Amino acid sequence: MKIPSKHRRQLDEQGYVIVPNVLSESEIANYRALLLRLAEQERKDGSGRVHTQGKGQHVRWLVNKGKPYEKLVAHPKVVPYFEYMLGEDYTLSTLTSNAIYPGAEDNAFHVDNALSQMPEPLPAFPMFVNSLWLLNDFTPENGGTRFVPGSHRFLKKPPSKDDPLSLCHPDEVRLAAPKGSVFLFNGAIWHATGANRTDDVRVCLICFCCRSFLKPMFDFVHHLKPEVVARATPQMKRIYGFHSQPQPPDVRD
Ligand SMILES: O=C(O)CCC(=O)C(=O)O
Repeated sequence: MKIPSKHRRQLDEQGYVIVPNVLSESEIANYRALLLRLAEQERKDGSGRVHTQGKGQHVRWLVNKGKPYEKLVAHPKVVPYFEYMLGEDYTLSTLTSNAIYPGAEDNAFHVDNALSQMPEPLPAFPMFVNSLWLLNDFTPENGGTRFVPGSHRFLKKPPSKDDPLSLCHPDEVRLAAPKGSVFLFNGAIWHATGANRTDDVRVCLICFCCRSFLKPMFDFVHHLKPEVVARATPQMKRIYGFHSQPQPPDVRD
């Protein structure tokens, strides 16, 4: 599938796109219920990855936590966008989720993963692409992601946390997009979770990918459950990173 030329242009110029109607109503309801249950279990057993002063929570390593998440890895409506941005050999870096609970405040802007450690100017081509799969409508009031369109072209990291511009940029927008859509963006866009001023939790799945020559954040190759590997198609195995590993020692026959 080719992606529409207007989406290609928007990705190049603005650094993001909203891919509509990726998940069905029943998938949305199912993932949302599963994730909120997992989040609660992990908080109770002490393994919860809580952030934003206790008002945000990641549930990570989703493919090892339930078969339904495997459908996200090579989703035909989203793969062409990653391929366009990162090349046809791109790999998965993480598969997680993010819940923003009522009362959460704005977080400071960041760029993704290794970009935050790299010297400026940052690379002018995409290295990382993030995608949020919305499990409820995102609005400026309920924690919709804050971001600065076109900021990937600054080739700079965002201002540090103590700079007021990290919490309020004149050109920032807050994501407003319907559930079931995917907000896909260049990881070099300045972005952050927004404040949730409503009384309902805001939830998304997160599929984060990188170029094949970069080190992914999660080591899927060595830590996927055997049954998850057994079920993977050749394309999924490539996305999990099985084809882009450092070389093992030479073996003599
Ligand atoms: O959940 C969100 O709105 C943003 C997530 C985010 O900042 C990230 O994955 O880097």
